Amino acid sequence: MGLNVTEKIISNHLTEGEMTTGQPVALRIDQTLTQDATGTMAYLEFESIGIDRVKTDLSVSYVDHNLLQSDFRNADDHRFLQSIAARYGIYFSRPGNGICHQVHIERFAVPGKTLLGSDSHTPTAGGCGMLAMGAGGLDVAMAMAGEPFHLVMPAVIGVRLTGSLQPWVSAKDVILELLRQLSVKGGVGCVMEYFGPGVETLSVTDRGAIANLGTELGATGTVFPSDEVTRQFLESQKRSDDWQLLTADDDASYARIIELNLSELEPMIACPSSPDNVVKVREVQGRPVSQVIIGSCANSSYRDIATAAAAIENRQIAETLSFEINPGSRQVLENADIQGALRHLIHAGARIHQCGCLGCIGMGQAPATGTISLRTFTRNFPGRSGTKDDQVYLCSPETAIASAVKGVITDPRDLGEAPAVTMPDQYLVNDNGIIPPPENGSDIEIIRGPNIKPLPEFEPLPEDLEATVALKVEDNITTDHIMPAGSKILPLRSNVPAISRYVFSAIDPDFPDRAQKLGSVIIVGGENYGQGSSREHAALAPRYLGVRAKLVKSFARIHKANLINFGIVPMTFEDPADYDRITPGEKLVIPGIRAAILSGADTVTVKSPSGDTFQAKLDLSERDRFILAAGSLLNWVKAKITS
Ligand code: MIC
Ligand code: SF4
Repeated sequence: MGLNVTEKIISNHLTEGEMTTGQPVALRIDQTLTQDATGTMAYLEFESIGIDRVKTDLSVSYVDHNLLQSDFRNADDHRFLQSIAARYGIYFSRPGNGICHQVHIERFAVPGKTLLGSDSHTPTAGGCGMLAMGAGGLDVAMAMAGEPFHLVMPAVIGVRLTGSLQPWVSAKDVILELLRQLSVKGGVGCVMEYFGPGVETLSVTDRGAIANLGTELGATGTVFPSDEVTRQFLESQKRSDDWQLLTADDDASYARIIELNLSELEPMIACPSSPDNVVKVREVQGRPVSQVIIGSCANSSYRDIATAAAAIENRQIAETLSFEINPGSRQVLENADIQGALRHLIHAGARIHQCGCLGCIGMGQAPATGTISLRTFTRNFPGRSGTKDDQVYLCSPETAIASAVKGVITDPRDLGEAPAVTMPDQYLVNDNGIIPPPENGSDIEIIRGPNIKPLPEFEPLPEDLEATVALKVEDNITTDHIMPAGSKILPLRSNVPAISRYVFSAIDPDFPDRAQKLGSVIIVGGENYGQGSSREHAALAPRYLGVRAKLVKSFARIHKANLINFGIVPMTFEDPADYDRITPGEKLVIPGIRAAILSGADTVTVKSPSGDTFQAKLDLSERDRFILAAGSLLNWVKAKITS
């Protein structure tokens, strides 16, 4: 039987296992990317593995998240990242050069290859025919050291696109519609693969926008074929040699097929405070807006900025709001300048910011109290914008522009005729924001600021686990709840003792003190626990505070992998009704947990103080079991190297 595109890429990279859905597999990784907020830790981890130079075809270190330099810490991290990149053979994308995913698709994505990135939106490069996945920094460090990436073989969901998008409707509306249908857990354990006649009507960066938000479905990745549109895009980037044709075989099959007729779609919007809380723009139109931002790795490509500029030409923004542009890359900005697009935006009243993540991760741009902020971003989790009780809506650049002009949420079709935007046949390509590594970096000194603290050491798993339930939380807890970001906390990413003071700070500010006093802690949660960001600090910092296990109804993929990497045992309720029997503050005992994990047991018995028992499930590969017993992935790898 024929193969789909995902299976073709996986079979070309398989180093362990078979392509049977749900079974552990390992894949060779061709490229890696890191960004600064996860990268400092990833490079400290890479360094501690003790390899002289990265073993991938290409590794890139981007600086895009921590661009605010309110003191020495972020600036020190930038210097650390630049020096360690040169030392170990990694390309360095300078601060201001752009958001990792936008720059990667422009300059480095290669159809048919694998990419692992320490950022959950790494699947954006799937718009260019790659199998691109997000992971914790330690998994990316291992990939840089030449180790394969371990994951569960995903089910491949086919999305068959027909028709073509109507004026004022764009790629963001496609993925918002899928989020409406499938929810933030609809893609867990799956790769979303797009096919059908509608695919060729979408540009590579439109495909990137769809692949980008596949992450919000919980998907492992999103894959588009590599076709004539991909070839033209790579040519426009002066990279035609990187192109190859890559499409599904005629008789390829999918675990499930979703039909989507692009012609029938209309403008969609995600309401506060989850990316799947999606309705038609028409259903919420007329609500007053105080801020509109076009940017983030979902919607800051040349097409998005040029469309916004064309739509706002000869118009003004409403007096009641702030209209802001965060270009995705310096290439987008420079080309928007050459083509005259920037002029229209500035003239209409836009605030033009530097290229980077900015307000998407709460680094500035916090909205005013009690007001609506409309953003073309990826996530609107509660408080992520930096404002308590925020009301963030997610939409397309078209809806953003129409609303910026009218001052209220507006269906862009109400603006009249849609602007015609042509994409350049040839972008102005200027790579002076990307510094290649020297041939030999062994003499390069790595520059470390005082905020960069060594990695903590972790104990192996004990024979029996006795741990207090220090916190019990609901469904869909995000990594932004567990380890928040924003301008106060992000500069602490290379300092585990300091950042751990903020674990669960938005939900329960006393958690760090309580956990440290208790010494051995378990957290109880609901469905889709740990969705969102790939930040391994959401595992590393709780482990530092004494968290040894998590018992939930279900996990999000990257967070579960991060828990294992840092020696926190991920367990799920065999009977979800047992969730209701647990009271915060009680001590749970799991006798013989270490032996059970090492012997490959699928369940363990949990004893509560009343003498009651119930079963918790362990869904772990053999490798996961060794890592947990060793206390962390680094402990396990170091023991293997020295044995
Ligand atoms: C995000 O969008 O949440 C982030 C910030 O890009 C994270 C990475 C991080 O927390 O550093 C992600 O998506 O993985
Ligand atoms: Fe940056 Fe936002 Fe994209 Fe995360 S989602 S990489 S913070 S732009």
